[in-house]
Amino acid sequence: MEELLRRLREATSVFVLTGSGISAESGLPTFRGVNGLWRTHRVEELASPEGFARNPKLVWTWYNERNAAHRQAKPNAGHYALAELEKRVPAFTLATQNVDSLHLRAGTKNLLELHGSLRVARCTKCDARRSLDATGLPVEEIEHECGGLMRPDIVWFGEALPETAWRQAAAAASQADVVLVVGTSAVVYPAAALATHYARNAYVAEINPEETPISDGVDCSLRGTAGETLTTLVERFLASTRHKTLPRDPKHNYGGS
Ligand code: BJW
Repeated sequence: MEELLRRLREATSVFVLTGSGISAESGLPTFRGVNGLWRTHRVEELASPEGFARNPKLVWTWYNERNAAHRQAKPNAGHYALAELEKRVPAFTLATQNVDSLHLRAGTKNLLELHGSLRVARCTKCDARRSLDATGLPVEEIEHECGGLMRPDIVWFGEALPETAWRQAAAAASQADVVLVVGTSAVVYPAAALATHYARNAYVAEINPEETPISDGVDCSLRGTAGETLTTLVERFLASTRHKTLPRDPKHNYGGS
C-alpha cells in the first residue's frame, strides 16, 4: 500500500473501474461468486437480447426483483471512500459496470455507467425512455404504444456499450497516473480492457479478496474487501495530504466543499 499511496499523492489523474464486488458489502450478490447471480440463473435467458425477445416477462420479473433490492441497499464504506477520494485529487473518473446506482447515491460526480442503469427503461423500437421507481416496470406495461417493448436500459451480452461513456472511460484510463480496479473479476470485455490495455501507462492497483485473470499483470494487489481496503487507503491518503496544496482545476471539486 505504501507505493500506491505515494503514487496517489503524486497523481494528477485517477481512474477507477468497479464491478459487483464493491456492492457485496451492501448485501447485493455478485455475478460469478458462490451465491452469485449466474450460479442460479441462466445468463443467456436473462441478460441477452435473445432471452428478452423469448420471454420479456421473465426478464422483467428478474430485473424488477433486482431493482427493488438495489433500492433497499445502501452505499457502503467502499462507495463513500471513492466519493471522498474524488474530492481530493485533481482529476477523477469512476467507470462502473454496476447498474445498482450505489456510486451515484454515495455522491460520486464524474461517474460513467458502462453497462447502463436500472433507473430507466427504454423502448426497443422508438427509444422512448421511462424512469423506473421502486416497483420497476409492471409486466402488463412491457408493450409500448409504438408496438415496441420496454426493456431495461442496460447492456446485455453481445450489445455495444454506451458510446460516450465508453469513449470517456477509455480516454480517462489512458491518461490516468493511477488506476484502481475494484471488485471485478475482469472477465467481461470491453470493460476489463480498461484495466489492462487502456491503463498501460498507469500504476494499476487491484482491490479484490480473490485473484483474477489480471492479477499477474497489475502493479499492486490489495487482497481484501472493498469497504475495508478503500477506507484504509483513503484515510491514509487524506492523512498524508492534509497539508498539501492541491493543484487547481476549475472543472473539479476540491477540499470537500
Ligand atoms: C469483492 C468483494 C468485496 C467479492 N470487495 N471485491 C473479448 C474477449 C472475450 C469475450 C468478449 C470480448 N469482447 C466482447 C466479448 C463478449 C462479451 C464478454 O465479455 N464475454 C466474456 C464473459 C467471455 N462482452 C459483451 O458481450 C459486451 N458487449 C460487446 O462486447 O459488444 C460488442 C459490440 C460492439 C459493437 C456493436 C455491437 C456489439 C457486453 C457485456 C455486457 C455485460 N453485461 C452484464 C449483465 C448486464 C447488466 C446486469 O444485469 O447487471 O454485466 S454480465 C455481468 O458481468 C454484468 C457485470 O457488470 C459484468 C461484470 O461482472 P463483475 O462485476 O466483474 O462481477 P463478478 O461476479 O464476475 O466478479 C465479482 C468480483 O468481486 C470477484 O472477483 C470477487 O472476488 C470480488 N468481490 N466480494 C471487493 N467485498
